[in-house]
Amino acid sequence: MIRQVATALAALALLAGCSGKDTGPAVTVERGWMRAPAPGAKMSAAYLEVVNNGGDAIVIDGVSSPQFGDASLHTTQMNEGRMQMRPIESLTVAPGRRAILAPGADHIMLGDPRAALEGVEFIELTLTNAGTPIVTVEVPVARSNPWADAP
Ligand SMILES: [Cu+2]
Repeated sequence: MIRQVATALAALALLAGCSGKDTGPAVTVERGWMRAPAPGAKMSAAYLEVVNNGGDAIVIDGVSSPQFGDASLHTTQMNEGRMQMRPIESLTVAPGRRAILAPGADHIMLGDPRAALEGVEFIELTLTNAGTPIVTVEVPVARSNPWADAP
């Protein structure tokens, strides 16, 4: 799987190299993680930051994972005093900006796991536009945000 990711990243780097003067990939992902589901739970959520290093806006309108039959973009909103989740069509990241997917806000909803999740340390996520991969990353599975700055 790591080899697949490396291949995808290399392909993206080549594409980025063709399109302009940038030396690195146009889109990178930072601080990704998936919340370890409770024992027996079939749903979880993943969080990450999408950084647009390129000169064009990127639109993310899909997500997939080999570990899950169901992956989608969600957001969380207050509705009559209650936190509710709902699907969102797409996320747009302007040039030079980042989209932050975080608990209580936009996130990746994951369901229908293809295998038991106990003991799984990493999952793979691919962000897509009209079915075309934008970027593929492996993110760690953790009970709480492994990137949190708090002690
Ligand atoms: Cu959700």
